[in-house]
Amino acid sequence: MNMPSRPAPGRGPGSGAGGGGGGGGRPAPGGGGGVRPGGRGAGAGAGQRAGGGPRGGPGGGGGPGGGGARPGGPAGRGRSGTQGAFGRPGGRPSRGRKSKKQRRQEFDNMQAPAIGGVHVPRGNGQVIRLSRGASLADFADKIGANPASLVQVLFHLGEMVTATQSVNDETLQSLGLELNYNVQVVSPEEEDRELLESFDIEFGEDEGDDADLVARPPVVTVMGHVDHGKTKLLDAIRHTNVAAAEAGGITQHIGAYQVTTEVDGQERKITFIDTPGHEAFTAMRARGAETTDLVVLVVAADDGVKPQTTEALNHAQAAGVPVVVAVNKIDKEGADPQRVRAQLTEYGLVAEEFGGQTLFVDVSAKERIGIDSLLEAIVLTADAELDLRANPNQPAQGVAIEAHLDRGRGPVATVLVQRGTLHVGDPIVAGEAFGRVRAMLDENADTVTSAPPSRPVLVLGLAAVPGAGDSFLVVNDDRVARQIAERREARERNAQFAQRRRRVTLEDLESALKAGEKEELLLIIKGDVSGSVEALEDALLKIDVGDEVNLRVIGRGVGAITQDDVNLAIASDAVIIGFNVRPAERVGELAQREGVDIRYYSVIYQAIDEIEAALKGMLKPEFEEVQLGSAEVREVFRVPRIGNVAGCIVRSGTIHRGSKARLVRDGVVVSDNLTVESLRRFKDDVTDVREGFECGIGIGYNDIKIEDVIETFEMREKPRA
Ligand SMILES: Nc1nc2c(ncn2[C@@H]2O[C@H](COP(=O)(O)OP(=O)(O)OP(=O)(O)O)[C@@H](O)[C@H]2O)c(=O)[nH]1
Ligand SMILES: [Mg+2]
Repeated sequence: MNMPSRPAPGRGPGSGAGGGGGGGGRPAPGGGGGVRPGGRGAGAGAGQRAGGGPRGGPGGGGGPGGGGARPGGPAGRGRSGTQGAFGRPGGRPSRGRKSKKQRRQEFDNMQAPAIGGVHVPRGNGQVIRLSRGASLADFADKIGANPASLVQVLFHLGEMVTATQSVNDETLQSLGLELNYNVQVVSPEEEDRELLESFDIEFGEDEGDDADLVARPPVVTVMGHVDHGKTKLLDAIRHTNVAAAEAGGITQHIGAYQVTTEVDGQERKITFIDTPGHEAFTAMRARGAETTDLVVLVVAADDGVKPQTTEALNHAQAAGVPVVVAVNKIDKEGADPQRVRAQLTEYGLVAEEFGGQTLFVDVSAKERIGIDSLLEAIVLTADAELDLRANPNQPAQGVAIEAHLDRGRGPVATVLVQRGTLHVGDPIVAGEAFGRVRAMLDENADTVTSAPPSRPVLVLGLAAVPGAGDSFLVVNDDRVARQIAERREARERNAQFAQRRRRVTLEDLESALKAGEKEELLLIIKGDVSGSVEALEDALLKIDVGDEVNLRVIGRGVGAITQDDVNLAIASDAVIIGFNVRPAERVGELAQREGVDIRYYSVIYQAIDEIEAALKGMLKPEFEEVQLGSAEVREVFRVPRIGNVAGCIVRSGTIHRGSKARLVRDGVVVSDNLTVESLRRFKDDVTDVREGFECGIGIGYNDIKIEDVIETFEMREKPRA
């Protein structure tokens, strides 16, 4: 496999010279570069040499890239033709001997700018496009360098990575800067657009022109601080009772419903998206605000504006969507709806009655007061401020707002159709999941056969669980759906790899070596729905107990805890978090047998609190110094065999024999790390001497002067906050 693509012995150097391309023709240590059509620039050759590549010899196989298998034979053969021109019979590699040209090249390359002694082809500011999570091998490939030399350059820049490891954006860019390339890291969105373009698909735009657009219902996201009554309000609107069944009394995933209401004698549909108010769900709220036309900000009249109220408002304003404020819980004692209005003016939401633009509606979700006025306010605001139209006659596109794995039905995704109409039987791709719409259910679990714009539906038939917030689109055939999904998956794998990688800098390495290995808690998160897994991971990664202890999520997914999860946990010594999920059959036993720790949670803040406590438990004990006593030196005695002993008076606290001590002179520490070796009152050895008493102290240190102060202290373990 290797042989044919490797240049025949003896062809290397001579042929390179003859080819005019100089060292460019020389095979890379990986054996790949040299045989690729087109060869490489002269600098590349230099890099190889400096990078430890065999000088002038045939490429030693087995380097990164394994280019030996690459179809590159023609170039190799081309060279073998050239070597004939030099008349050198293909014999031994000319290891020791160097041609004049070769030597001149080496000299030239010595003049080339080198970083830490490594020669790499330098750019002249040209653009290099790399996708997020690219490796040094990818970079090297783009500039025709040897990956090993880039590893070395990065090493000199203070970072240690292997050639095939994914690296983050900053690293790619700083490496680019160093080598004078303009590195553009292509964002996943951009890449996805390009990916779809390659299938001739455009996402995000309505097909056709103005005449194809038809009015669609508004999509309204309900946001606000935890427990302010969002779900209860939606229950009141829908005549349901979702809030009562929630674990821990808080919402932990996105719900989507369409309701029909009558405004001004006209039947109007409104799509509602319920978001959680707990602080851990920032990403869900941000996404809610992005996929929505309008935000209903729920503020409890007895509680007023709270952190997630303003956070939600920020999301709404960032997304540029109008806001209707529902002042809830007006039935409660202590409710002060006017105060809510006053508070929100500070954030730029001025009520209409105060001369502003924003509609405030007083409601009680519990007593079902003001619900009709709220719906009217929503419709009025939508009609006044928004032009809500979409083309219903095109392949459907939209967003997966939540997804989970159903025991009987397989992956189930809640999708919001944004344009086009989704039909049963459509080939569909949602994020990295693809399939065919097998069935669709509305919020009441009734089957529907088609879903027009603004309609949220549960979609059955996907082969995997898409992520919350993933886009979905209908494509022409199953094959395209699969290809798109697979390419996204591959890309995601790379990107995640980059993220997961712990950046090891030289500094880190040094201190890690000094301090012993860093403590690390590895987690595998499994949850019932995509959004919760994401929210939990986000929240857990935000826990900060200092530098000594690290938390890393090495696996995640939706659905039951599987044997694979347990195996990964065994292999990497990780803890498995089950959020609203249990182990699959017999997996629990396996975990128990292997001593794998599985923690089950159904409420997000319990999970966060417990993990935080666990992380703190991993911290090494921290000690603080506690002052015990101080004594002033009045006289210095010379004692044979012991050395100098200080005749002191104890100024504060107590001096104990055996305690740690330091000697202070004029406020400056003369010597630290001393011990009270001997302690005497008159002729007697004592264990301690209290404030106000005279004593003789030996600290095993001879340079003691009158008026010095001996301070004693001990190190006590500090309780962690
Ligand atoms: N008295 C009174 N209680 C209410 C009203 N609306 C909601 N509640 C109560 O407030 C609590 C929280 O209501 P939820 O609807 O779960 O609040 P939420 O905003 O959806 O909470 P998260 O989704 O967890 O952020 C529940 O106990 C409700 O019964 C109201 O209008 N009046
Ligand atoms: Mg709720």
